Amino acid sequence: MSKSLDTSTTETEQTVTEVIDTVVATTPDVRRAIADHRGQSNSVNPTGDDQLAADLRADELFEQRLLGIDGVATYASEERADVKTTDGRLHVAMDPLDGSSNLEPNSGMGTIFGVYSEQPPTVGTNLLAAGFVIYGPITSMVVARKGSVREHILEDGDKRVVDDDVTVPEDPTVFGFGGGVDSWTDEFQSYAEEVRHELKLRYGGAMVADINQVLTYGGIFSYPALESRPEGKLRVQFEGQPMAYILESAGGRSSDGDQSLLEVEPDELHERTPLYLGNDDLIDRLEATVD
Ligand code: AFP
Repeated sequence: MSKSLDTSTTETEQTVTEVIDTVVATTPDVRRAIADHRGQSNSVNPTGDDQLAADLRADELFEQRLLGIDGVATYASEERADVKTTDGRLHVAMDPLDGSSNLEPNSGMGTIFGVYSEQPPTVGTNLLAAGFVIYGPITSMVVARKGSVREHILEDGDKRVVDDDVTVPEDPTVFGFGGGVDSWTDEFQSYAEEVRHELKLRYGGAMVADINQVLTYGGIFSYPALESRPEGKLRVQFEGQPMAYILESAGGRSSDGDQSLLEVEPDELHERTPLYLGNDDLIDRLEATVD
């Protein structure tokens, strides 16, 4: 194998590590931004969601620091219309502050990121690593990389592993469905009616925290296709693909109703998708219901 290929692989792995460590090092500043920037910004993001000042501050922090990494070529974010570019090889896509509407009631929020070999918009099979941070009672981070999933506790910008083999429990316990009963399709309503008699409701309005429940206890999280909005709410590039990469690396499954979210090829950077993530048999039943 030629030296350049070896070097590129080593360089690629080093850059992925630098991205993860930069996200970790930025989390204390994001926690401060959550506390100090609680107001509205009187602006909306490219998909029309209201932006809080904390959304913009978190986006600014991550963009500055991640584009400062030699091997990072582009930064894309749910909060900005276009991809920022510089010299480099790898591409980062982020939801800098997921669940920011939970800021006012001080409920769970987080950061979602994916590291890609190709510039977004791109297919999820180009992911090299993905992770999410939860700014909860403690700051934690889950990272999927090279087929394994690890959970970390973050303190003062450093991380320590608390679980080096996160896997979705085989017996599901929880479910969380967004969108609201009256806006679901008949097919999803019938699926939800079955599931709610089998599992416990865990829905908190921030997918990072709700999906961490599924990773911890087994079950399913969904923001489904809606009667009024067949494409659903959540974004392929910034939420669907990174979270699908994590769930599938942990032995679970993802779907847009037909296929793995990692197979979805977005035409637009801010494209939305129906999103279903969880235990394989629950996803099997879901796909059989909504196909
Ligand atoms: P915000 O970031 O605007 O709070 O939205 C969070 C989110 O994108 C995702 O994390 C949640 O699962 C979902 O939206 C909650 O949507 P609803 O507020 O419609 O339940």
